[in-house]
Amino acid sequence: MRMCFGLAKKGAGSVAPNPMVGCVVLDKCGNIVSKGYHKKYGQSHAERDALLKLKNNEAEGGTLYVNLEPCSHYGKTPPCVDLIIEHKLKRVVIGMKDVNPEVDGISKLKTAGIEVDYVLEDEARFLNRRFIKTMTQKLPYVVLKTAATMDGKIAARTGSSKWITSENSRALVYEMRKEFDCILTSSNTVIADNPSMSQTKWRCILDKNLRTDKNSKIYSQGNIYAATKYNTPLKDGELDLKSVFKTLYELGIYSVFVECGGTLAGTLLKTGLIDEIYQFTAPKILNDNSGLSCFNGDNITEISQAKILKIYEVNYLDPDILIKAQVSSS
Ligand code: AOF
Ligand code: ZN
Repeated sequence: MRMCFGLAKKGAGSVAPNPMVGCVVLDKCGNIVSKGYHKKYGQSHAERDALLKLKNNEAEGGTLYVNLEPCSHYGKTPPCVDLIIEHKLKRVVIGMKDVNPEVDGISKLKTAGIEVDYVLEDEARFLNRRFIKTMTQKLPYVVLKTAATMDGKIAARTGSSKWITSENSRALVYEMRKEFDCILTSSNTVIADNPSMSQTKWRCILDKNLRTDKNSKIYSQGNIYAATKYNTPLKDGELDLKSVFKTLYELGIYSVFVECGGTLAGTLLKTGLIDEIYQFTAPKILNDNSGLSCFNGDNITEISQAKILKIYEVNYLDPDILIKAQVSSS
């Protein structure tokens, strides 16, 4: 199954909104006879890619490993279960059940007399966390980036913020952006920093009152969606952020990288719209309570009210550190 995960990851960046899927086929003696993966959106699924490479009946009586339940529907490609049955596999081992309601592959396999087992389900779900969110919620997967001092400040009280993290960390942010369909930022950030944010296909600016100058660099980078009070419903006098993400999803944006100040970051966190946080921390301490905080969206009195995250990766980027964490949904 871990080999399937490795194969699946080769499709990263070219299969969204579909899942990353890898497949390994063993003959009845347990030898690997074929491998495959889903390479590009709309093209062959992993199981088809692996099974069509077989010449004879090499897989008969064997086992097929795949990190997602094989499909049973006619989508852009025919059902993988039919091909698995045709190749007379004895057993199929899957990582996770498909969350796509059109898919009912497990029962089709069982009806055909094929054994079905699960293995490494948590890892399989983690690998395809973006697919799970977009398929079940029809919203893009949202990652928020922050860059702060060790006391959690993103700028001095004057707004001075250049630079907190090192040049290497900032170069890494440019690379990270490429893993997303869209960068989302606020009118405040556009006005203060005039960023170009050119690494993604789309840019989204939250600009309720049309405050940004149309000559700002971000407007000359291609696709842009500005959410304003004229095209977005308001909630408590502010742009309804969930509605903005729904619109982005409808535009074909399945992943969003948020880069903004503490107010928007705090509001997004409070409203449960962030799936992950990438937090860069520089070995600096501002030591001023009036410095601007990376999250400034709530009035909290009890530590038990703090948002709980799950850290899944820590990188030391000398001199900074980068923490990647999932925000729990509760
Ligand atoms: C993939 N790759 O390897 C597997 C998928 O429109 P289609 O025919 O490509 O079907 C897409 C759905 O098929 C997808 O949402 C998922 O539920 C299922 N399995 N999809 O893109 C694969 N095994
Ligand atoms: Zn399939």
